[in-house]
Amino acid sequence: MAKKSQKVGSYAAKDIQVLEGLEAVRKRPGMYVGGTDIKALHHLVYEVVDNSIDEALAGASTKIDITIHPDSSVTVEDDGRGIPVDQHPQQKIPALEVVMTVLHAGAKFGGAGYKVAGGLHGVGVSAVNALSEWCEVEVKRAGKVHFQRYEKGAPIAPVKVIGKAPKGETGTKTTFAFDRTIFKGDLDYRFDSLVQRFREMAFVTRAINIHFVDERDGREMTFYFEGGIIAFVSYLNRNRDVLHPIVYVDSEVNGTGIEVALQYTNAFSESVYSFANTINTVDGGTHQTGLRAAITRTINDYARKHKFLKDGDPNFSGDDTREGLTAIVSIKHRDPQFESQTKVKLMNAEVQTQVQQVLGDGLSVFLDENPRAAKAIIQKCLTSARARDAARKARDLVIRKSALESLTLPGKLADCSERDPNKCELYIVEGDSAGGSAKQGRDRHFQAILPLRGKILNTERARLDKILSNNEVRALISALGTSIGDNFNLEGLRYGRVIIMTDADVDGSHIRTLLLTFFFRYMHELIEQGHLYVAQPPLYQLRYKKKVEYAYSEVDRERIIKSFKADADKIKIQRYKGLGEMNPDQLWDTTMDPATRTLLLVMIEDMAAADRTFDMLMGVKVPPRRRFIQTHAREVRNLDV
Ligand code: 0RA
Repeated sequence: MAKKSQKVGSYAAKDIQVLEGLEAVRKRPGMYVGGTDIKALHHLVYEVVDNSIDEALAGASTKIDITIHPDSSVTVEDDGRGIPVDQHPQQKIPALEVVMTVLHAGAKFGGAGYKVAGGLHGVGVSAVNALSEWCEVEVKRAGKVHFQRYEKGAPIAPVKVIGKAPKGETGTKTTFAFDRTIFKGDLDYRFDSLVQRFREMAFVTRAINIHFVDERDGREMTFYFEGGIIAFVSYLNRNRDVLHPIVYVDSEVNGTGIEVALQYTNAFSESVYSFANTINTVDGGTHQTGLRAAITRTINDYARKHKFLKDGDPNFSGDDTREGLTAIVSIKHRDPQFESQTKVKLMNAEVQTQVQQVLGDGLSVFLDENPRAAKAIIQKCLTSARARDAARKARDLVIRKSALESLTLPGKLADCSERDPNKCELYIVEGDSAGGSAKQGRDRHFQAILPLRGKILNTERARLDKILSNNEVRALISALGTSIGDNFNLEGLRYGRVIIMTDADVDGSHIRTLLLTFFFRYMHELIEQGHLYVAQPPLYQLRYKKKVEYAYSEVDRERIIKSFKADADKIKIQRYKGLGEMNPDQLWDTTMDPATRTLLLVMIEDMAAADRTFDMLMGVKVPPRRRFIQTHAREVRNLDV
């Protein structure tokens, strides 16, 4: 909210203050939307959609339409009450204009019925307006359609009535075109990222209808989940074998809405996601802590009472009670506190006990009323506890062994001489012949090579003890120096860049997926902190007379052929089937030389989505995997099939 401006009576003075606020957003977008990259760009859309979601949470809206236009402007339209258009008592301009031009103004209108205000982003639609080349709002309210247009956040004319609203219709429609002088480079919205997020919003806002159209290519999606987070859990578990019906609790404590849905499966991993006011709190927080505490406590109590745990048996650990667990906790709070602007962690202390209480009671009733389900869950915890014990022993063995084996380093690692991890790179290479080329081609000063032989273990389908008995995985862990799983410690990392270098064929991509699965499940901090990369070896070498060029894609190849300006049959084209076919110099030039190579940084955009994808690609059920490969096969380019 802009500082109280009553004293500044004149319209002009107030205007200046407003514009200064928006100018701050334009100067330091990072402070308001987290940067100027694609993530920040998507953030603009979420900010606007969050406002409409708030209207839905207040029970005033049922439908949100989102459209990306061919020029990449975006329209968000809802059927809520419409942003008020009457004169704002202090600012002496229509409330609509205040909402659109004063930072953090939105929440100010939180009158009766406006229970849950402002998503995490909470910077308000005015920040989006400030970062837009232009923006237009249309409000249907009290039988009229009100309109205002802005450029770079500043209104170009007063709010005016442009027509009659159809009888009884109200709502808000915002269209904005992000400012390309701020979001630089060839940035554009990614349908898949946005879809992911809208799906989540629809799950946690039961019975909202979200319709999303991308006019750039005609793609379109509608989400409507009568079952809310129950539907979310069954969606997450759709490719897993479940042990019992979904447990669901829904309650309100001191004005905070608390909803939890959970279900155990026979998977090994844990899929727990938390939301606060529909925002996916990826770093968890008090609601998630409350959920965990309730589960561990309730299951231990039940297991003791029914003698699954005998006197002398230790309690299940938290991890034991979460193996194979899929759960969503979603809270709606009047005044959510987050750790910071960008980090997404809920901090409201009282929420922990509230969630713990509500879920503890609900789960305990469920277990008492469903002895068969209870037994299946406890059995799962028992096997998990045993396996964890075995894994601990195996891990201790690896750690002890590595301590003995002269500070860990596996025999086949060709290490580099530099000792500062920030300057070091580790190439993980499949196969001995490619490993040989890489060892000869590298700059041994800062590049280390770890050749892996054949397929590494599929870590999605095995427990930690088995994983740790695999030699390739052990070599990898000791080379990295971070340990693994709960013991993972990024400070031990010996290489600032960990680069997966595999062939551009089916086997290569399979090995890459196996490695990514391993890193995702057991070292995801390595990914989150931006240390994991995928190398991009060329697909072709093209030669014409003395000229040699490398093509990294089919498009690239066509471009280079054209650039030679020669008869097609005079150009020699060599297709690389594997890294081993390149001599060490070629491998250096094309794939390893920091001056010329391309590395792809591995990112996890959405934990839940990545979780599902790995589960599907690497898990036990075959039909979904086949379906995925069929639907996505066309998107895969560098694949030699
Ligand atoms: C303030 C007060 C009221 C509604 C809104 C803001 C509102 C904001 C947005 C943003 C996007 N869509 C929106 N819809 C509504 C309540 C006004 C009343 O009580 O009638």
